[in-house]
Parts: sequence; C-alpha cells; structure tokens
Amino acid sequence: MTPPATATAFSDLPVPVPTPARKRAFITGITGQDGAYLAQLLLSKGYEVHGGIRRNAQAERARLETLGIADQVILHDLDLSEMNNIFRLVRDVPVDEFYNLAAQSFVGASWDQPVYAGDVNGMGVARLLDTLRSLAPETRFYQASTSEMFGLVQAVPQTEETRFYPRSPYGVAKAYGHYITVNYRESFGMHASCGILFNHESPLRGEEFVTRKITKGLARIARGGNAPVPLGNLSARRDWGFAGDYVEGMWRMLQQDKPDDYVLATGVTTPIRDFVSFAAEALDMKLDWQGEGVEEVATDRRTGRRVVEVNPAFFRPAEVDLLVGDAARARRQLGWRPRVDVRGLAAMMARADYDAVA
Ligand code: NDP
Ligand code: GDR
Repeated sequence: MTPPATATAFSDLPVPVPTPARKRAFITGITGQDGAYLAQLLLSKGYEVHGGIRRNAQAERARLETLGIADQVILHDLDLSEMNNIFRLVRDVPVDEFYNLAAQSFVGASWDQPVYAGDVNGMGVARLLDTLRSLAPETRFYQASTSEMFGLVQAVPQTEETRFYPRSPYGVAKAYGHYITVNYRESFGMHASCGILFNHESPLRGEEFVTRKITKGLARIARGGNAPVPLGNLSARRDWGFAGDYVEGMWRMLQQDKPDDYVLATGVTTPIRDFVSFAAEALDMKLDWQGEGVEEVATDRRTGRRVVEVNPAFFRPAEVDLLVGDAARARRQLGWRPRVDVRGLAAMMARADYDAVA
C-alpha cells in the first residue's frame, strides 16, 4: 500500500533508543542484617528489589525501616522449607540476580535445632537451585557460604582452597549448601557463586551474636546500668569486618562474566576479649582484666564496676577457635577491599548502641 503523501517516511523517524530494562534482584533473608544492607546497595544502583519475608505474627521489618527503605522493596512470603512456595515465587517473580541470604544463622542455636538448620541452610539451597534450573536457568545466583565451614582450621589463613572441617550443625548444613551450589554450576552451567564470608557485623547485627551483645551491654553500663555482660569463650578469635563492605562484594561476584567462589575477609583476627576492650574504649571505659577461665572478669578502672563476666552457659559443645581469611582472590578479581577495621567497627557499633539506649 502506498503511504499518503503527508506521511513521514520510516527512515525519517528518530530511531527509538531502547531504555535499558531496570535490573531486578531477589533477596532471601531481606529482613536480616545483610539482606537490609544489600537491598539498600541494589536500590542505590537502580535495581528493582524483591525480597522474601517469613509470615510471622509480627513481620520483622525493623532493619529495612532503620535504613529508610521498607517502602522501596517488594516483599513476598517465602519460607525455604516449602518447595511449592519456592516454585511459585521463581515462576511468578523473574529476576536477573538471586541472592540467597536466608538461613538459620545463629551457630549456637543449631545444636538445639540441627534438623531445621540442615533443612533450611542445606536443603533450602537445593530447593532454590533446582527450581531455578527448571524455570529460570539464566538467573545469576549467590549463595551465602561461611567461614564457619572451616571449623577446626586446617591452614592459616584460610583461602578458597582450604579444606572444610565444620564444627557445628550450622557449619555442616552450610557446607552442603556450598557444595550443591558448586555442583549445579558444574553440572548445569548455572551462573552460581558462593561468597565464603568471614564474620561481618554492624549496628544492625542480631543481638544474640557476640559483638552486638557486647556493644549493647556495654552501652547500657555506660548509661548507668549495673548488669555485667555474661559471655562464654573469650579466647576464640574471629576475623571481623563491616557488613556494608561485604554486601558490595556479593554484588561484585554476580557482575563477573564467570561464576566463582570467593573469600571475603579482612585478614586480621582478634580475640573476643579484645573486641570488648575496643568497644569499651569507644565508650570512654578503661578495662582491667583479671582471673582465668570461668573466673575471668573485666572491671572499669574509673568506676570499679564489673563490665564482663564469664558464664559457662555460653560455651559451645564444639568451638571454632581461630578464623582469619585471605581475600586475595576477591581483591584481584573483584577489586574488593574492606574499608572498616575491627577497632572502627567496635566503635561504630558501641556508639550506635549508646545513642539508642535512652
Ligand atoms: P540474619 O540472621 O540477620 O538474617 C537471616 C535471614 O534469614 C532473616 O531474614 C530470616 O528471617 C531469614 N530466614 C531464616 N530462616 C528462614 C526460612 N526458613 N525461610 C526464609 N527465610 C528465613 O543473618 P545475616 O544477615 O547476618 O546473614 C545472612 C546470610 O549470610 C546467612 O545465610 C548467614 O548464615 C550467612 N553468613 C553470615 C555471616 C555474618 O557474619 N553475618 C558470615 C557468613 C555467612 P526472619 O527475619 O524471619 O528471622
Ligand atoms: P559465629 O558468631 O558463631 O562466629 O557465627 P557469634 O558472634 O555467635 O560467636 C563468635 C564467637 O564468640 C564466642 N562467644 C560468644 N558468642 C555468642 N553468640 N554469645 C556469647 O555470649 C559468646 N561468648 C563468646 C563464640 O563461642 C564464638 O567463638 C557468625 C554468624 O553470623 C554465622 O551465621 C556466620 O556464618 C559466621 O559468623 C561466620
């Protein structure tokens, strides 16, 4: 058909420039510490962010609210122990990147609930991967692996090649989650990467973890409280970084052409006892340490008040004594570096807790 004389020829029309589609990501465990920081990071990069939330009597959105992003993320009911729940979610919410951060994440509790830890931290990963493989095999997948898999350490520092020897039901389950992710990458060519992350903390850290328990307890004492903080093993050493730095590493892993596994760590290891002292310094306390084993106590020199005491109830049936990671591969391939050291981290958390205690 001949076009009317007044019509514009197609060749004269401006060529429409396709607007790049907004990337979409899904975060399981979005209500947790890392989930909240990762959601904030992805939003700042222009992503449409979806996340899984467990349907509890009182849904936990406090961290998303603290970061001021609760109304910018799209939440979906999700429990990793429910296969059909996962199936419907992956079918109905197609995304470019899928970050699996959900877990029963408290090591101490995993001895009381070993089957649940295995189901969520181990089988949950298989449920996700197998559903993605069937419905959305191009989706890039991140698995939250952990230094806890090293357990009884076989080499110092620990790298991606160090042998695993987990020491808790949590660590055993996470080792399964790690290996099934590697296996799906190798078996089906999926873009699946594991971040073997060493401990990372923040003012949003759950209060059952030792750093937050310390900073919150010390902040209360600095505000006039008189209850010493009861702790377990003060000699265990951890490689502590800031969670905000570590979520940047997760994102960088999924931007690589090829999937791989990466250690994220600071390379500095610190005993629990020293973390207490760093937090105390930030609150203008000076600690004297006395006694040994279950008799060990820390007292504030200025007030004579007891700040920390040992309570055997917080010792674990099997302990991970020493963790220190070598993040050379992440530095080299991802250009990733932690920006906050352990002193800065303890001070950041202690001051945030001091400000929050009325
Ligand atoms: P958190 O405990 O703060 O968050 C865990 C999240 O998982 C929460 O959102 C929780 O939901 C959710 N969750 C728990 N069980 C289920 C379930 N059955 N189905 C769906 N969601 C569930 O952990 P972090 O943010 O600190 O850690 C994130 C991930 O990284 C975890 O997998 C952890 O094991 C791993 N990891 C953490 C490290 C760290 O130092 N922080 C180091 C290495 C690995 P709800 O709010 O309802 O409880
Ligand atoms: P972790 O962290 O087990 O390393 O797991 P947590 O802070 O619980 O313990 C660290 C070390 O502190 C010792 N400790 C105490 N721990 C707690 N929680 N409470 C105490 O009172 C106490 N006293 C001493 C512990 O024995 C341990 O040696 C964290 C979690 O985020 C995991 O999900 C993650 O995989 C690993 O870090 C890397």
